[in-house]
Amino acid sequence: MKIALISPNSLVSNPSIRALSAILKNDGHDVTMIHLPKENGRELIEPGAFITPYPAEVVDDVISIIKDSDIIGITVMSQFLAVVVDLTKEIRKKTKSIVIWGGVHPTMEPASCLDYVDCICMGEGEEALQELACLMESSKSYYSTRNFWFRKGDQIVKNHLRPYIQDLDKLFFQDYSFEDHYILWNNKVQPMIKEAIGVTYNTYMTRGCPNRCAFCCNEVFNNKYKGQNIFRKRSVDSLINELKLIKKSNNFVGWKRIRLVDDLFPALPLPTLKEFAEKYKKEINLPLSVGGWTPQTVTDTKTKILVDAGMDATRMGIQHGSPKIRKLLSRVGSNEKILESVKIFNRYKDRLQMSYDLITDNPYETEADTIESLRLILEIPRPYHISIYSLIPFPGTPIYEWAVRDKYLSGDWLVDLKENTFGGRALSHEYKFAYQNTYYNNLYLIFQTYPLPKFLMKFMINHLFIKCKITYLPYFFLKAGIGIVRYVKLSKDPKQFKEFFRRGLQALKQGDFERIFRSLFRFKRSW
Ligand code: B12
Ligand code: SF4
Repeated sequence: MKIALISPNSLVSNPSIRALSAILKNDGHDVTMIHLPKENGRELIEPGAFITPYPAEVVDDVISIIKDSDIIGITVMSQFLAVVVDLTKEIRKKTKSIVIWGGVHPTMEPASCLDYVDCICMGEGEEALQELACLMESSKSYYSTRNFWFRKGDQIVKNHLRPYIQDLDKLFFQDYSFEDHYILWNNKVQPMIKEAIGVTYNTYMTRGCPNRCAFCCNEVFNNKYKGQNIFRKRSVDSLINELKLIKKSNNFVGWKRIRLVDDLFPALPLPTLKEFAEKYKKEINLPLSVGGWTPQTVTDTKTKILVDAGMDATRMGIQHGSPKIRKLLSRVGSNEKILESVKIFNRYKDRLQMSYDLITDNPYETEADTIESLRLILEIPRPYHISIYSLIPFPGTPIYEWAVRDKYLSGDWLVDLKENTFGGRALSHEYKFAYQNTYYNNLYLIFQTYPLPKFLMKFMINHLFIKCKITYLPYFFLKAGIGIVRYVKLSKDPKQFKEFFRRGLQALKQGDFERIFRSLFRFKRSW
């Protein structure tokens, strides 16, 4: 069978369709992979990037590559729905192939997806797509394949979900063969290029998270897979073998870092983490980024063994400093636990960059809640990096249901994505930073950037002083200075400075002054 897999996501080194390609190729299928990142794979912050269709020439390039495919699969995250709907329309007009959507969005919102496509895959795609391709190849009916929903004339065929894959070791390593891999780069779809891949290899050791944060896909997945073992893990040897292979095949890419994108890697039991750390240090020995920390999973022992193994960047969700808002978001844990965890990380500050996620621009949050959150943040020992994200109510989540109930959103995600606001910001097309440019959001960045004395931080979040506007003068100077501090920090690291300078020149050449301005006011991500 000829199968084409398409991803609109920005990160080209991501496991989604590479995992599927590997298993399909092993079955002897002829697989083509097309990555269509906008803005040459940079994080999407251009206004409209999430909703603007691909230019006609790009769509034509894609269609000329995939036109003979029997199956065309597209991976869909909710924020990419508008882009994928447009692309799908064109593909369906110009090819006779069956088009399948898979990934998080169809898993969360299967029914509405069938308005735009005839087949969707829910949950894990490996075994499902493998079975479907095999049935199609032998010209058998495939309409009862589990995980799939089909539109068949006026009818909708809904099949059950197959159980979660428990033995993750049996899955194939991601497909990085580069043969028949294409990339949208400099506005042209072309054979995969080294620059697009980057130097960070992204993979995972576990799948699933038993927590139920109200904004997260796992809340919904855990309902769908109720009664099953949710938190599944590969053996350490399986992961290390994958990484060894990647290191060995370094001729094309030149991997310089490994990043574990698991939802909850640090929740693995200590003996497993110890075994991983020992083998990683001995056999891989590349800088390691580990995400998926929650305050509950941080212990000194776990942090130390991972730092000793090479972990130099870590990311943890704090999400909010007010217990009331965390309760609303169904986040477990107290402020004390958050402070305990950041203090543990801080012990390793010489070897570890800490990045903490915060969710902001939440219409259910009052000014008092925000001030409470900032009070917690001013207790976090520096240095650290804060990633602020506006709350996005993804379809299927409890937050989405509240947003529709309270009339912030219409309930039609495609309309909401294009037109509606939540927390006062259009969901996608005003997406300039990842958050609104407000006094309080900028305070998070100011507190992260400067070693300010506590009395000054407390002054800046004093409700009365804010009301009388006397905090605005220091705020203005501190905000303006963030760019300068950034330059000073960058200049201490010649490699980073060179890269920053190169990108600046490129933006200058393209006359992209907005990007230059924006980058001045944004802080380097450690993640
Ligand atoms: C790693 C990760 C990232 C990476 C890379 C993401 C990528 N794939 O490009 C980074 C850090 C870059 C990232 C960024 C973002 N992410 Co992210 N990310 C994840 C994370 C933690 C793991 C994804 C992963 O690789 N899993 C491992 C692979 C093997 O599984 P998978 O991708 O789910 O694919 C399987 C199935 O879904 C299915 N499948 C997938 N595609 C297809 C296609 C077909 C045809 C078929 C049949 C099956 C199929 O089969 C696959 C194998 O089983 C998930 C959380 C999660 N639990 O899913 C969030 C998650 C996907 N991210 C999310 C979001 C929102 C984002 C951002 C949009 C955030 C933002 N606002 O900027 C950005 C968008 C980036 C961009 N512009 O491209 C949300 C998506 C929510 C939603 N409803 O769509 C998630 C679910 C987290 C959450 N909050 O709930 N992310
Ligand atoms: S802990 Fe993280 S991955 Fe798990 S449900 Fe909460 S947000 Fe999602």
